[in-house]
Parts: sequence; C-alpha cells; structure tokens
Amino acid sequence: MVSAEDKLAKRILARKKHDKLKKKDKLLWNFQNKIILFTLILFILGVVTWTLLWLFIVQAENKDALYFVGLFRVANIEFLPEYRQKESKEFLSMAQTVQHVMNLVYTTSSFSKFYKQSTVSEVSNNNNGGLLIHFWIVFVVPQAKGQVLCEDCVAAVLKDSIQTSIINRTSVGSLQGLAVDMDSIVLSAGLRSDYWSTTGTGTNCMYDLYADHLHKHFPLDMRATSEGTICYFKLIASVGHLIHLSIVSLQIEADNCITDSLTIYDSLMPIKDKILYRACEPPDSLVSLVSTNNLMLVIFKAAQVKEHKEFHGYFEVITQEKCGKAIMTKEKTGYEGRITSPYYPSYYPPKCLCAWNFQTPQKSLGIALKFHNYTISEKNIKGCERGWWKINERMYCGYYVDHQTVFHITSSAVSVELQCSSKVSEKPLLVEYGSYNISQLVPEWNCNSSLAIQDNLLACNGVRDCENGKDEQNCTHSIPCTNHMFKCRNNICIRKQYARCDGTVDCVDGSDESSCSGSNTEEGEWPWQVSLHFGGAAYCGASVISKEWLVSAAHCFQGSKLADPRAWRAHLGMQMQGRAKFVSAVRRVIVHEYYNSQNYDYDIALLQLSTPWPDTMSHLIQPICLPPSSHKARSGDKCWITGWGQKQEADDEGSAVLQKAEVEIIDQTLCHSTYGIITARMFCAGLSSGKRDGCKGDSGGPLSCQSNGDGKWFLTGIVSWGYGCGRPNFPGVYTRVSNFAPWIHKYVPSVL
Ligand code: 4AZ
Repeated sequence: MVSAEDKLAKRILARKKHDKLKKKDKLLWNFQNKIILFTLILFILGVVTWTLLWLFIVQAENKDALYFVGLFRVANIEFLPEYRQKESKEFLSMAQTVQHVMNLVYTTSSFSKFYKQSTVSEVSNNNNGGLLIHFWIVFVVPQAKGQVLCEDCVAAVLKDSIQTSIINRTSVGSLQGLAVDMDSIVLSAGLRSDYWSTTGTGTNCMYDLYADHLHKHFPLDMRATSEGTICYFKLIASVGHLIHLSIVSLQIEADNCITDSLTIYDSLMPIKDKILYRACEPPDSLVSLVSTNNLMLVIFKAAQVKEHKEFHGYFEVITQEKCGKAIMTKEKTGYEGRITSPYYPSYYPPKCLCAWNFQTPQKSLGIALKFHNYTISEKNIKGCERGWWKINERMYCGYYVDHQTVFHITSSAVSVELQCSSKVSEKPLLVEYGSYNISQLVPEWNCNSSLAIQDNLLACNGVRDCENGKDEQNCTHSIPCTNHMFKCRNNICIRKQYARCDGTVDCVDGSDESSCSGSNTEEGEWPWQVSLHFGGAAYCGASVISKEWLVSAAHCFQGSKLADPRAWRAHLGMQMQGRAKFVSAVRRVIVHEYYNSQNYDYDIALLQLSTPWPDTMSHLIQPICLPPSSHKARSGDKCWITGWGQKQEADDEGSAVLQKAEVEIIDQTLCHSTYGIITARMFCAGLSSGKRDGCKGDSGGPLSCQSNGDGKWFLTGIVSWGYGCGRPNFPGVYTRVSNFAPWIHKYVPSVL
C-alpha cells in the first residue's frame, strides 16, 4: 500500500519531471522555429537577389531601336488641305486612326514583343487618288536578335494583314477598314537621325514646299553650316502633275556618301526603294530628274565644313509626258529623226512604258536604230536590271556604254517598246532612226566591206558572223556574251562547255585556257580565310585578324545597301562554300575614310563580328598576323591568294571549294607602267603569263605571305582589282596592308 504523503511526493516529482520535459520541449521548439525562420529569410533573400540580378541582366542586355520607314495609299478617303498642318485636328485624327491600325497589325504579329510604336509623318494627296500615308515603325530588339527583323519580313506582316478579294481583281484590300492599295506599299530600313528629323524636332532645316504654277522655277539653295548640316526639302506639286528637279551646282566632299550626299527620293520620306538619284560627289554635268508622282524629297547632308559645301537647284511643276508614237519613215535611206527616253534630256523615271511603231514606205526598207552611248543585247533568263526593250516581239536588255551602237531590223513594220524597270532614275537616252536598204546588208557583202561594217548589227556583237571574222575585228568596245557563252580576248563568244580549262584551246588566242590555275585547298589550310555573304550569297572574302575583327576591301561595302552591317554574315572555318563551321552576324563595318571609289585607293575595311569565334574552333579558325608598317613587300616574293571567287573571268558563279594559287609580287614600276593609276597603297602580284589571279568574288580576301624566318603567315595584301582575270601582262592589284598598321590599330588595339 502507498501512503497519502508518498502519493503527494510522487505527484510532485512527476509534475517536476513533466515541467522539465516541457521546458526542454519549448527550448527545442524555439530552436527549430529559429532555423525555419532563418531558412525562410535566406530563401526569400535568394529569390529577391535572383530576381534583381535577372532583371539587371535583361535590362543590361544591349537593345537596339530599329527604324523602318514606308508608305501606302489609302484609296477610300478624300484628301483635305488641313492634312498639311501637323497640328490640325484632321491630321491628328487621321494619324491616330492609322497608328491604331498599325498597332493592331504588329502587336498581333510574330514581332509583337519587339514592336514599340508607329508614327504617321505625312498624309498627302497624290496622282492616284485617295491619301498617301508616310509612316515610321519602331522596334526595340536585343542586339543579338536584330537580324530577325528584315525589311521584307516587316513589309510582309503589313501586306499579309490586308484582305484582298480575288473577285474584285483590284490591288486594293481592306486593312482594318482602310482601303489600302497593296501595290503602293513600300518599306525599308531607315536611319534614326531621319526618324527624329521627320517626326520630331531633330532638325531645324526642314522645308515643305508646295507648288502649283506650271513651269515656274522654284529655287532650292542650301549652304552647309560649321557643325554640319542635314536639310530636308519636301516638294509637293498640285495633283495630276509631276516634279522636275534640276541640280545646278553641288559642292560636297567625294567620300562615297559617308558624310556628304545629295539624295532625291520619289516620296516624302527617305525610303531606300524610292531613291531616284544619289550624288556622293559633285556631278560632272547638270543633272535633272522627274518624279513618278506629285511628290519629291531632297536631302542634303554635309559634315563639318572645311571647304565650301553647298547645293543650288530649282524645281518646277510639269505635266505627265506621253512617250512613243507612230512614225512613217521617208523613202530616202539614212537617219532622219530621233526618239528619246521620257522627259529627255532629264534622267528618266523608274516607271515608264513607251511604244514607237515604225513603218517604212517599201518592203525593201528596214529600220536602223542608232543608240547613243547605249547598246542592247538579247535578254537572258536573269532579266534586265535597267529596263528592257521589245523589238518586234524579241526582248533585249539595255546597257550604257561609251560609244554609239547601231541596230538594224530587217522588216518594214517595226514596233519598239521601252519599259523602264530599274530602281532609280536612268540617264537620258537618245536614239536616231532611219530606213536602210535591207538588200545591202546581206552578210557576205557586209563581211567584205569595212565601211558598212561600222554601221552594222553584226559588228562587235561578240558573235563571229562573218567567215573571215571581219565583223569582230578592230572593235574598241565589247558586248557581254550571253550566259552560256565564253568570251575570248579577241571579242568572240564561244560556247562555254568547249572553253573550260580542259587543255584544249578553243579561242584562237588561247584565252579560254588562261586564268585556270587555282587548285582546291584542304580543310583548315587557310584558317584566317572568311567568306562574306551579302543577302545570303557569297559576295567577298575577308581575313580573321582577332577573335572579333576581320579585314576586307572597302569596295565590298560601296553603296548604302552594302554598307549596312545587318545584311552581312561572316562564314569562318570553311572550305566548301555553305559548310562553315562558324557563322556570325556583323556588328560594324568600318570603311577607310579615304577610300576612293574612282580608283580604289585605300581599299580596306574592318568588320567587327557580332559574336567572337569560339576557342573550340581554333583548329579551323586562326588569325593571320598583320605586317608592321616597316614591312616591305619585295618584288619576286612568292605569296598565296585564296578565295571562292570565279575560276574564270567568263564564269558567272564562284567556286564551291576554296581555291589557292601561288603568285609573285611584281615590281612597282612595272605595275605602274601596266595600269598607270597605281598609288602607294597598291601593289601588283601575279605571273607574267597571266593565270594565277584573283577574280570576281575573291575581293577582300587575303594575299598571304609566309615569313622565311619563323614561318609565320602575314596578311601582305587584300584582293582589290585588276583588268579582267588571269590575262597575260595584267596582274591582280592588291591593297598594301603594311600601310594600314596604325589605322587598324586605332580600331583594334588588341592586335599588333
Ligand atoms: C573582283 O571583282 C575582282 N584579277 C577581284 C580581283 C580581280 C578582278 C576582279 C583581279 O572581285
């Protein structure tokens, strides 16, 4: 039995034990809580830090604003004069409507995450009726993704949003209720400076000039100020008329339009595809141009003024000219009249269609056409770049040359059509016509008469029409052979398959066998060789000089399209064309500031890759050493040229496999006496027999020389130019790289 006291004592003891345990538990609980709390805080801190870091990285990722400028015609809205005032409620409301539509189009497209805004910059009338809307679209894109936004892609989004009806068979479709003319849509990449100038307050040199008096001269004068100038003249004629602009004088620095230029557009905004004319240097003679609509934009750009820089001209309002007519020729043979391109002697606009119908009084008389500084030759599958001619149902392409050419048509009824289809305005054309006696132009008679042959379509046309070859003798000019033909040096075209370096001489002078001496390379043999692709096709060569810099030729980037780094891709570590081990976009193109497009002096450019080539590729990609300024290229030194250019002058495509050829550096005096225009920045290399030469497509690529001492390879030259390819006594001309060591070092300090 247990006493009551014992029981109490036991209870107290048990209680104490329980309290002790409880205290211990509490302590433990507190400790666990603290750990959990601590972990939680750590976790939250981690998440916050990561979020901040991520936000920072995303923010810090370089972004580019890309600007596109374009226009379209809205057919179902009448023009109001108030649209000319940008502050008017009519303009603002119209701009808002269009901007709203554009927002809808691009925010629901695959570019939505890059799309920032659209801005309407002009609402104008035009000769086709309705409104012409000029607009800008801005995208903000991470630098690495810049290339996803090509001009065609951005335009395609807009075009695809327009609903056209096949039943109506018109080019006008519905874009969210706006009747937009599909055929009127033009869009191109634009410059940030032009965006700010034409939509905001980026310039104080902007003029809107309205003209309605026919043939009255409205002066346009501009003089550059000390800080440099960009001036915009928007010329607007009354509806139904055109603008005729005359450039009276232009004083600018000839620097390939890098700083100074005068550009004339067939629109009110600087849309590349609407360029009518661009002067990068003072023109030799007076130039005048005609618009295709009632609008024109003139932009005068001049950098800091060292010398006098100015532009003087005038514009006038003219009526649309009809070209072509029916012409009855006289009985007497000989030239009796002339036909011209529209608006002669002005440059003719990119759109025209002229038709002349000639009729001679007798069946025995044909029509002779004498083209001044121009020639026509049968159209091939490629089509014509600068307009085409249709003469009695046969198609011809036209080319500007520096002599007259005569074309005879052995028919008494001749229809001649000129279709202008080039992108820009073309130089004026003058063609004399007359009838000739068909019977007097039979080939046999012709082949023995040196007098008549001067005036004959058989002469100097690249085809050996006379048995005795007389028709192709004493030609001072040459006409390109058609695609499947090869041109011998004596001007005769022979079929290509008979003329391909097969060891058989088919040209009488053996010229089909010249220039055939490159050989295939091995993979990794020339690890600095780069193929530069423009718009997806191999265009030039280049050399790797560091992890992110390439050296090439300035002339590869001549013109606004070619100077745009976004259009280029650099293919590195490549032997078979198209199978590059590494491809990078191009961040920057630096053309030498003294590059002269007339004589190819200073023909050098630097390219910065968007992505440096990785170390893992170093077995196939390696930089070539740059020669120091003190380096002298000695005549007789043997070096190598490499490239995917044409294997022969007459080819029309480059080589699939990287070719190499050993060449010899040629004495500068000899080089000078061959070409005359050799500057200190150039040297010649080749073989006196011709052969072993660079050709079209090799430009910009390396001339590599190995040092006798340590076996290192140096970039002694850059493929630049030459007379033809592989012609005896006409060596290739190369840029002398040692002259450019300080210039390269200025941009690429890590090298040298
Ligand atoms: C070219 O057009 C080219 N024979 C390069 C080199 C030479 C000629 C033309 C020299 O890229």
